[in-house]
Amino acid sequence: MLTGDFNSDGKTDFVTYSTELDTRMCLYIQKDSGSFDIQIKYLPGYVQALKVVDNNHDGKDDIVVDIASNWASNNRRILVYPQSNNGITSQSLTQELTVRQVRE
Ligand SMILES: [Ca+2]
Ligand SMILES: [Ca+2]
Repeated sequence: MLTGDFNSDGKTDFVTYSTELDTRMCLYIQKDSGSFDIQIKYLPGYVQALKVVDNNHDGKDDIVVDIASNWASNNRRILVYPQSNNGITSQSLTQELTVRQVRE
């Protein structure tokens, strides 16, 4: 689980993911009441790693996900989910890079 502020309202939100054959990340957006709205995002591959970072330096937390196209695949992609005025949306994918694992 990682923390961030995914809708820039000053309240801490959470994102959870699993590296066990899972293609989802779950956002827990904190409401005024202290309870959470849960948003499930389906990713085009299996999550290998996930980071919360301000990737585009606009002061808003973004989510960067490293995915594999299939289990144990060397075909990895880095997906960036920047925060828009509507928060982190599945339509906010803007960068997709194909990376190749280098073996020594
Ligand atoms: Ca928030
Ligand atoms: Ca940002």
